Order: sequence, then C-alpha cells, then structure tokens
Amino acid sequence: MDMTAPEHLLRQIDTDAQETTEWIEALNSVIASAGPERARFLLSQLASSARAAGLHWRDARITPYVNTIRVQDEPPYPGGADAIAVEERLAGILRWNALAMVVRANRAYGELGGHIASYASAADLFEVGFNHFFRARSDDFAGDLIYFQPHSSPGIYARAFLEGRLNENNLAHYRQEISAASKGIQGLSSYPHPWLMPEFWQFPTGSMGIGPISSIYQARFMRYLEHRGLLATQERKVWGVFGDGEMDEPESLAALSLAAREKLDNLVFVINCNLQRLDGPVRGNGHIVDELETLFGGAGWHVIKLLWGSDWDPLFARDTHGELADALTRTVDGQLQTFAANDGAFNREHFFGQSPALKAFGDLLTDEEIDRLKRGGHDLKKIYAAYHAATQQRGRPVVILAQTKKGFGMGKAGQGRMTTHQQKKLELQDLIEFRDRFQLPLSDTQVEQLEFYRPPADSAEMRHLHQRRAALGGFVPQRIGSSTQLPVPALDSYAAFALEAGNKEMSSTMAMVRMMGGLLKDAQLGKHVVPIVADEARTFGMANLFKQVGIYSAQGQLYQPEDIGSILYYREAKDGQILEEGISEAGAMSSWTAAATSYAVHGLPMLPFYIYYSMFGFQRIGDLIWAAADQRARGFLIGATSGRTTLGGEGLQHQDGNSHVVAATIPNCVAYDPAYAYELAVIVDDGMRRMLTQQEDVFYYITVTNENEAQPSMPPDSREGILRGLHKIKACDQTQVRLLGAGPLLKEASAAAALLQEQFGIEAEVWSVTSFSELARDGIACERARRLKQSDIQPWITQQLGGSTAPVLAVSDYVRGVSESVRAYVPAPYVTLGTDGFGRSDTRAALRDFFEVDARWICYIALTELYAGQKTDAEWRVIADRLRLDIDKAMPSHS
Ligand SMILES: Cc1ncc(C[n+]2csc(CCOP(=O)(O)OP(=O)(O)O)c2C)c(N)n1
Repeated sequence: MDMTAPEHLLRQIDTDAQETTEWIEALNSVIASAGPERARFLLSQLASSARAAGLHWRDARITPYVNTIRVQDEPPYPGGADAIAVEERLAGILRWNALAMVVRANRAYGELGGHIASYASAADLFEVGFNHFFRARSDDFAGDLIYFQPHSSPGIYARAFLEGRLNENNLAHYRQEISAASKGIQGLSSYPHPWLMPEFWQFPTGSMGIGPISSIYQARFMRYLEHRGLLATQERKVWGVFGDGEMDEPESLAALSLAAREKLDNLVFVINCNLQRLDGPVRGNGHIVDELETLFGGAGWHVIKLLWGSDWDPLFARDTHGELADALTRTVDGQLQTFAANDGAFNREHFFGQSPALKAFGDLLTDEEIDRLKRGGHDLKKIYAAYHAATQQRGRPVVILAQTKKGFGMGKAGQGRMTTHQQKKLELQDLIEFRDRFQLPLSDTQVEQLEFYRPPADSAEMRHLHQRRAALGGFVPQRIGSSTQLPVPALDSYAAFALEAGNKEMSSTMAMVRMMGGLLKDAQLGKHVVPIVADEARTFGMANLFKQVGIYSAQGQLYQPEDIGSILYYREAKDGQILEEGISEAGAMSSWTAAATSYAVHGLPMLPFYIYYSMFGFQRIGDLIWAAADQRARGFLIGATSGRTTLGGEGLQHQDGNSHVVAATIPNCVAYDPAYAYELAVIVDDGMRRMLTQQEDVFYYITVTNENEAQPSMPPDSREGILRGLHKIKACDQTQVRLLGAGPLLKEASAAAALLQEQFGIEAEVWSVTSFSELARDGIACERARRLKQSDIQPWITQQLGGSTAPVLAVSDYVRGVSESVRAYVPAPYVTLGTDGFGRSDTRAALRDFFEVDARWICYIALTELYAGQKTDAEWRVIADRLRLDIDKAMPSHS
C-alpha cells in the first residue's frame, strides 16, 4: 500500500533553516514589541511586495492540522473539572440511551432502522451546546435556533428523556409512530419533523443540505426582521450542527458567500468531522477539514479548527520542531479512520512508529493512554473554547470544524469501522464493553435488556442538567406553534379592480402584483408582507415595488443608482421589504420558508409571496418545498410565467406543464391554476383567512400567466365553486357537451364552445377549473367516506356535473395527469387534453396547435366524442380540414 500523502499535504523543503529562523524571530519580536496589528500590517506589505516581484504567492488558506485556538487562549470551563466530569458522565448516559433506543427498535422489528454511530460521535458537541450555549425561548428572550443533524435525533430524544420531557414509552416507540398512536402514546419520528412532532422539532433537516442552506437564510431573515424594526433579535444565535459528508450537498455550500457578505455573526456552524459518511471516508485520500477550511475561509467565514483534545497538549508543547504537527498534517483521513478503529498498540506502531522523533512522543504514553487520546470534538474543554470564541466573533459567521470519531465508544463493534453508519444491532459483549467504557451503573442483565437509564433526581448529573437548562431559559428543541392572528383586509380594499374588472385586459400576473401592491399598503397587514424574487421582478412587472417598498440590503445603498431619476428606480434600503435573492431559487425558497414559519419560530406572523418562473419551482427546488411543508409553512408560492403553451417563446427548459402534478402530492399545499383575476382574488383572500386568521398550517401554490386576457367581473355566487375547484361560467339550455378549461386554456375552451355553436350547431357549457388537485382530494375523501360508511356526500365535481350525462372534456396547460386525477368522480364520459411532452420555442398559437389544446382541437375532439362511430374517416377529414387541423401529425409527446 502506498501511504505517501498527496502533494499538498507535504511540507515544503527548507533549504536554509538559519535564514528561516531569522525571519521568524523578526516577526515574533514585532508581535511582542508592536503588537499583532503591526505584525499583520507587515505581513500584508510583504505579500504585496511578493506580488509586485511576480512571485505569484498566495496564502494557501490551509493551516496546519492542529487546533486554531491556542491552549493559553482557552477560557476556564464554567464549573471547572467537576462540571466536566458530570457532563462527561451525562454524555455517556445519553449515548447509552440513544443506542438502546435504536437497538431495541431493531431487535423488535428489524426493518425500522436508525443510527447509533453518528450521535455517538456528536454527543459531546451537542452536550457543550446544551449545557452552556443553546438558549431556550423564555418570557424575555426568544431563544436560539438550532438545526440538528437529523440522524443524531436518538441522542436528542435521549436528552429529552433525562429532562423529563419524554418518557420510557416514548423512547420505546422510536420509529413506531403509528403503532404508538394506536396505544395513545407519542411515538418518536425518525428525524426532526415538525409535522409529526409539532411541539418538539422546529426544523426539518432529514434531507441533507436543507439544514445548512435553511439555517443561513434563517440567520439572514432575522437580520431582515431586525432592520425593518419588526423584531428585536436580542443577539439570538442560529446554530447548525451538520455532518462532514453532508457538506458534499450543493445546497450545503451554496449560500456560504451570502452569509459572509451579510456579516451574519449570529450564525455558527458546527461540522462534525468524524471523517466518515455512509459508505466510507468523506475524503479518504485527503483532509475534509482542510477542504472545508479553504471553502469557508475563502467565502469569508471565521474558521476554527478543533482537532485534538487536551491530552495532546503536552505532546504539542514538546513539538518544537513541528514533527508531530507535520505527521498529523501528512496523515490522510482514510488513515486517521484506521487509527480510530484500532487500539493503542496499533497506533503506537503505525503512527508513532513512523520516525524516531515520533516514537519519542509515543514513548511518553502507555498503550492505554494512546488509545484514549481524544480528538478535539470529544474534549469538552476544547469544545467550550471553540463555542465561546464563536459567540464572541463579530462581523463574520463562524464555522467550527470539529474532528471526532464516528461510533465513538462503540469499540470493535463500530468505532471508525467502514460499516458503522448503519450499525443498529450489537452483540451482548459489545454492549457490556460500551457500558464499561462509559462507566454506566447497569447490571449485565439490564444491559442485555437494553434498559433505559435515568439517574436519580437528586444525583449530581440530574441536578446539573436541570440547573444548566434552567440557566439557559428552559428546554430545547421546543416548538411553539400558535401565533397571533393578523387582520385580513377586506377583499375589495385591494382587489376591487379584479372583482369588477369589466373585461379589462390584463394578465393574471399583473393582477397578482397589483393585489400585492395593495396588500403592502394595508395599514395593519402591509408590513408583514414579504415579497421575494430570484432576479425576475422586472419579468413579472414588479419594478414599481422597488420604489414603493424598497429592496432589502443590510448595507443600505452605497451607490447612486443609474436610474435614480426614474419613478421605478432600483432602491436598496436597510429597511427595504423585498427580498431580492439573485439567481438562487434555493436561496429564495429558503427565505420564503424562514418568513412562512416566522409565526412559530419568532412568534411573529409574516406573509411571504415568492414569485418565480413556475418551471424553476417544484421541479428544481421541490425538496426545499417539501421541507417547508414539514415545517408547517404558511405563505404563497406564486408560479408565474406558467403553462406549457402560455409562456410563448421560452422553450423546453422554461415552459412548465408539470408543477401542478408535484404540488398535488404535498398534503398541506393548496394549489390553484386560476384563469381570471377575480378567481385569483378570491383564492388569495381565502388563503390569507385560512393561514392568518384560522391559523391553518397550509400554504398556497398559485400559477399565474403572462398572457393578457379580457378579465370579466366576478359572477354572483361563484366563490364556493372557485375555492372548491370548479364553477360554471357559461350555461346553456340543452347542453350536449361540457367543456372544462383550466387557467389560461379556459379561454380556448370558451372559444371552442363558440366554434361548436357557430359551425356545428352544438350547445356546449363551459366550466372553469381552478384546481384539479382540490377536486381530486375532495373526490378521494368523499369516496373513502362512502366506502367506509362514514358519509354519503358526493364529491363537488360529481355534484356539479351530475345534472346531465353529456360528455365532459377537460383541457389544461399541464400534462394530462393533472386533469386525469378527477376521472373517477366525473359522472359522464370524460376526455382529457393536456400538454404532455417537451415544450419548444414558438408563439402561443403555434404551441397550442402543436399540443392539440387550442379551440379548434377542443372542438374536433368534442365532435369525435359526440359522434363516435357515426361518421366515416373521410367525413372526419372534412371536419378536420374545415377546422384547419392536421390529423396526421406526430404525437406531441413523441416529438
Ligand atoms: C439528501 C440526502 N441524501 C442521502 C441521505 C442518506 N444519509 C443519511 S446520513 C448519511 C451519511 C451522513 O454522513 P455525514 O454527513 O458525514 O454524517 P455522520 O453520520 O458521519 O455524522 C446519508 C448518506 C439523506 N438523509 N439525505
């Protein structure tokens, strides 16, 4: 095996040691006599001279593989050695209970899964947070926000058990939420899910990468609220504890520069660098810590490397020639993992045995001591020093790169093993060794039975735990869901133009933006509205809002905008209301989530409207939307420029015919595809009432388009139908066919009805479908209730279309799957038309012909339904010619 470290880990050769020493001594004397500021100045001068001389020198951004915080700079540990000893015992107990929870569940039901090794490695990082830093929400403080590494959740439950917030029954029902509920017990969700444990978890992090990006935008949103004078953030911190493997997710790193640019010193990342992910090492042939140091440092974060425990300090103190630091710098992560998986004797031979100088270090320790040498992330004192430094940092976010051992304490069964991530069963001997390792007061029988252990109430551990949490304001995590209601303005105060449109031409996007403008002006609600865009405000005609409410910028506006004279000028302001996120849908969505959950996280309800290209929503950032749903978000997602044939010109990657399929799969997402401005107004009004007044944990997805339409006024008695998904807009005496049109294609359905009447003498009713998904949900619920003998109520769509047996033809600008979803509830022959296939660039007329959804195609298909088997092929060709249709063309989804 070639164990040579890669080039970048090798030390550069020193060709003149004496000269090097002179330079270093000169620098040291400047630091001693003139202070660090002067030393930094001189170094900058040297760097610029080097540049001027063409040396192309640049700081490598990687510091040696040792701790950033020097021993002499470590603060004393609160409570001293006694507190450390108690907290170490607590961490051992928590590790045991977390392990027992997972192993028990899997003994009973091998399929349940769960993780032991991740929390085993993270326990000390969490404990220092819980005992000294994570402040709870209390009467006078709104609390720190903590994003927990998802698969460490057993440890968080274990702690809540000691705290008395969960009982043995809860722990015994880890990952058995349904069977627990049937016994009247709260089961424990696999990962942090506010939907499933709404009084416990605040932030869903189970899908890796979502936690990091969400926490950054949360910290930024707190600044936004503060700068707008809506919330005093009281130096509250956002803590994110994440895995080193998780950092490979693009979302994890996507917003690092935003955090630094916005100087988010209210944000601390703790990255648990146990050097392993699920399959194996994160960077077997390098150092993940170095890589992250470069990335975070380069983005402008303050980086704290927390690599080695206090028992290494005496060794480093003797390392005057840097041999030990060098050896650690040279040892790649794959090898560090092997060292973690093996005992003191192995480490003596393979690490300290590398050179006589290293051997001398090894000789200072017994095998047992070598075995117990701690990594920084397992040393409470070192962790405390890092966290303390992080909370003192001003002007920059902080990342702590904490080196740990995966499966810490799991001995041969798991520590540092390749397979440790998925280990959920342990042999009795391994369990006994674990007990001994953490000196747990459990008998062999108790160990075998995997008994949970809670020390007596008057024990030092329990007193300490409660006293520390009391000092920090209570327990975390904890979610408080209820919120103050916000008054919803009367509909005609901001949407009269839509309700009484009188056939004025406008697009639904225009109507949406105008309503938002009105809501922003509302005396009470206005300041709670959060318009969010990802560099498309002008596309949606929102430029007028720039001036009206300003674009949020923590720095205000440090330049004179080019268009200052214009009434729509690009106005950035510290108290600006629009969140302009640049070209980052993931960032904009994270901001939306922060705003949409502010009611619970900050006790301050906000009403976000994120307006975006509908194609770049569910399809691109669907997982962030799913997480927002889990987090019980309340707000509006506005899918603009929607409809595969309605967004002319833009082509295959822009034209959305899919988003309503995905929206329908999210249980608390209420989705609409309205045609008219008045429908939109009714929907927005209803959404606000449900979310802000009735406090329902739902959010709205509404598609709007950029096609100008003659907007009719609202017909009387149409409100219920609009909200339930279907209402009639053109009746006839003796209908022969019913045409259902959704969103922008309602117009084509209406035109088809006219064609049928004028050219074929056929009477056609026209219906507007505002939401296939609401109709389908209602259908599913009614059908189930009927089958289970719970109720006989018919679905809304069945009731509405039940008065006739005339065929029904539905058309939408989405794939047929959307309109097909209601087939079972249509009490007549049912035909669907949709836009299955790839979009392409052309005019709306050409696209609607291509996808066979324009008035002529609707007319032709309706005739084929009405006259099935009654005409010859030749006669159909005549009809097609009359309608100028090419019935020999290829299927759109195949071309
Ligand atoms: C988006 C996503 N992909 C994959 C997973 C499955 N998964 C859960 S934990 C894990 C490994 C995590 O490794 P790391 O972040 O290093 O954390 P550790 O457990 O080592 O502390 C994986 C792949 C997931 N939860 N989310």
